[in-house]
Formats: sequence, structure tokens, C-alpha cells
Amino acid sequence: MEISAETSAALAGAREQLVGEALAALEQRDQAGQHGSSAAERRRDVEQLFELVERCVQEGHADPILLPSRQIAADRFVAGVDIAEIQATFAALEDVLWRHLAGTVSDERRVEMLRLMNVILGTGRDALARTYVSLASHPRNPLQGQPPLPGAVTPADEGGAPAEPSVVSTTTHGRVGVITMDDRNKRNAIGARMANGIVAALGSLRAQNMRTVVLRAAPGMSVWSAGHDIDELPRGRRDPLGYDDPLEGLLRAIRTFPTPILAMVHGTVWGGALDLVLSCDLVTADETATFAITPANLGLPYNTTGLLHFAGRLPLNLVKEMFFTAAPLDALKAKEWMVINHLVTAAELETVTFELAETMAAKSPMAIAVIKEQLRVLTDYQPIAAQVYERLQGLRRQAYDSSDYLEGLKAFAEKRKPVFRNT
Ligand code: KGJ
Repeated sequence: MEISAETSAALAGAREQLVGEALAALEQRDQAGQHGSSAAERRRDVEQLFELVERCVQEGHADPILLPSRQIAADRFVAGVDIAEIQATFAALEDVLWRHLAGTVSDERRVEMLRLMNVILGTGRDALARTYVSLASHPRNPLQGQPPLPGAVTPADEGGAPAEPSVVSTTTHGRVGVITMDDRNKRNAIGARMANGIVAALGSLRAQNMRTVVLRAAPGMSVWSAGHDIDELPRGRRDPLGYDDPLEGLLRAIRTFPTPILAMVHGTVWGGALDLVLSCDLVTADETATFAITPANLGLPYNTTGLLHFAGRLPLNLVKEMFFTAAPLDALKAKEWMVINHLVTAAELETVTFELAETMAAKSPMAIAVIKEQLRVLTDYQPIAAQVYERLQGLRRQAYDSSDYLEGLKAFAEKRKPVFRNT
């Protein structure tokens, strides 16, 4: 019997049992508070995936699962549902399928069958993750308040032709996930597209059980990131770094992510991108790295959470010098001040970073997740009276409502030095 026929036969008649087992596994996960959809939605998802796998097995290749997986990811994305949920459904079904088939198919055909299933399930999982990440970092991202995506989605990395390419991509190397920022035209400035893309990439790597994540710029870029996308900053009368700002959401996602995140820095880091680097758990860099925090160039009042974060991470006199001068700190000084954990040559950067990432990936993920969370809570904790906070917000409001803030933004757009008048 042909392998696809034998595998089909092994699945036939086991559908109810396997769907039931996958649902039971999801139910357990649900009890751990990790699932948000209803029981009926879950059953529909499991059955749909099961049918897709069955069709692939019958045809002997993975094509039938490809487009539907992209569509599922697109639907989830538009509905604002976390990709981790559907990936968990996929993982639960995958688990029961492996167990069932390994015990059913004849010994001599087992390797061949595993290979076929690996291709089918791998294609589906990959299409889900790539589509979701691509959509989240796509300029027509509904999270930016743009028109929602049309029903049929053909992302750039999957052979379609959207208006602009994605600016974030992910790869995996064993248990290490890599997120690459690649928006050369804007020097990896972080607007909604970039920030949401990285957040989605984190979700995707988490669902794939990556134990460490490396955040990097695309090879060959001399700017790691130019910081907050200045074009997306509000033009006065609104907090430029409010809670809902996409960069702020990204910083929270990094700090609360359960596995270590390593910033691998080649090139220059500006403004909010320094907050991003410092939000990562470890930093490796080469001699091209420089770090500047530049709100004083824009007349922008930095947010209180951000300042608390800088003050908790670096010596106060360094924080003041960096904020008041906006001057870049070179790699050697950055090492001296412990902005960087490991300073190496450009040729060594990837090797050293991945060795470090793999070392952490081999340790207890649970212990690391708990320690990371404890450290975050302990270092973020700063009780402050409501009155005091409101006073700080009032002072900040004066600054972002000022003419100087508008002048800072205008000067950047006109590529000239700002003239601040303290008004
Ligand atoms: N936001 C928006 N667009 C940017 C940004 C940015 N942060 N950085 C660069 N771009 C755009 C430029 O406007 C150019 O657009 C293009 O990227 C290439 O930049 O003229 P266009 O092509 O339409 P450029 O300046 O020609 O590239 P380079 O000569 O290679 O210089 C790279 C630099 C990173 C040194 C330079 O672009 C730069 O100084 N950018 C601004 C860096 C900065 O101060 N960022 C901090 C933003 N502020 C914050 O993040 C925060 C939170 N803050 O509180 O201040």
C-alpha cells in the first residue's frame, strides 16, 4: 500500500477519538488560564485542521493546508485574536496525531509516514506564523486604524504581492528564535508597523516554544534602529509616549516576555530604540554600536515609566548626561557603563550572541521566566502618590503642548537643526 493510503487508512475512523483527545488537551490548557475562545470555537478549529491534514494525507503532499492556514492566520489577525491560540490548537492536534500514527502504521513504513506528516504539519505551522507576523508588520495593519484587510490574503513572503514588504521576519535555530528588523528606508524606525510586527513575532516564537529570542537588525544595516518613528508622533495636544503608543506596547511585551530576549546590536541606536535595547534582558554588541537618547533634540517630554526604567538600569549621572546632551555613547563607554553585557568584534558578534542564547535556552525555562518576572516587578516598583504623578503629567503636558515640541518635529522633517525658544 502507498504511504498516503496507509496513513489515510490509519486516520479513517479515528477522527472523533483524535479530535476529542486534542480538545481534552486544550481543555487542560484552558484550566491553566491560557485559552480565550469558547468550547464550540475550539471544536470547530480542531475539526477544520483535522480535515486539512486528512486532505493533505490523501493527496500525499502539503498543498491543501497552505492557503487555508494563511487564511486562518489572517482571520485571527483581523479579529484581533492572539496567534498563540490557534498555534496551541495546532500543537494539540499534532501531538495526538503523532501518537496515534506512530502506534498504528507498520514499522517499515513509519519513517516515511513521519516524514510526510512532518512536511504537512510543518507547512501548516509555518504558514500560520509567517502570515500572522507578515500581517502585523504590514503597513495596512488594522491595528493602525487603517482599512481592514480584504478576505483573501497573499502576504509578500508567501508569493503574493502586497503594496509593501514586511519589516519584521522570524527564523528559528534549534530553541533560539530570531526576530530581524528590516526597514532600511526608515532605518528601522519604530512606528506601529514595526512595533506590532515585533510583538506578533514574539507571539509566534512563544507558540513555537522558543527558549531564547535574539532581536537584531538585518545584516548590513549601519543603523540598528532610529528610534520612534517621528512621523507617527502626535503633533502636540496629545501625549507622544502615552500608554497606547505602539512603542510603549512593544516595550511592555519585551519586558513581560517569559524567555530571555537578547538585543544583538550592530550599528547605531537612537531614542526609543535605546529604551528597547535596555528593555531586553541582555545586550551583545560590536564596535560599531553607539547609543543615544534624544528627546531633547525634539523637545519631547519623555514618559515617566521610561525614565523610571532608565534610572533603574543605569547610573543617574549617565542617564542625565545622555538625556541632556543627546550625544551618542560609543561602544567602549557603553561597555564600561554596562549598557552592553558583551562587546566583541563584528566578526564574532553572531557567534557570541548565539552561544549565549543557546546556553540560556538549555536552562530551566520555568526558573528563568519566574526570575525575569520577579526582577521586572522589583525594579519597576515605585510607589508614587496620585497627586505627584498628576503633577508630573501636568509638567509633561506643558512641554508637548509647547511651540518648541512642534519646532523639534518640524526641524526633523525639514532636515535642519531646531531653534528652541523655551515657549
Ligand atoms: N522617524 C522617522 N523617519 C526616520 C527616522 C525616525 N526616527 N529616522 C530616519 N528616518 C527617515 C529619514 O527621514 C529619511 O527619510 C530616511 O529615514 C533615511 O534617513 O528623507 P527620507 O528618505 O524620506 P537619513 O537621515 O537620510 O539616514 P542616515 O543619513 O543614514 O542617518 C541615520 C540616522 C539614524 C542618524 C538619522 O536618520 C537620524 O538621526 N534619525 C533620527 C534619530 C533619532 O533622533 N531618533 C530618536 C527619535 N525619538 C525617539 O525615539 C524618542 C522616543 N524620543 O523621546 O526622542
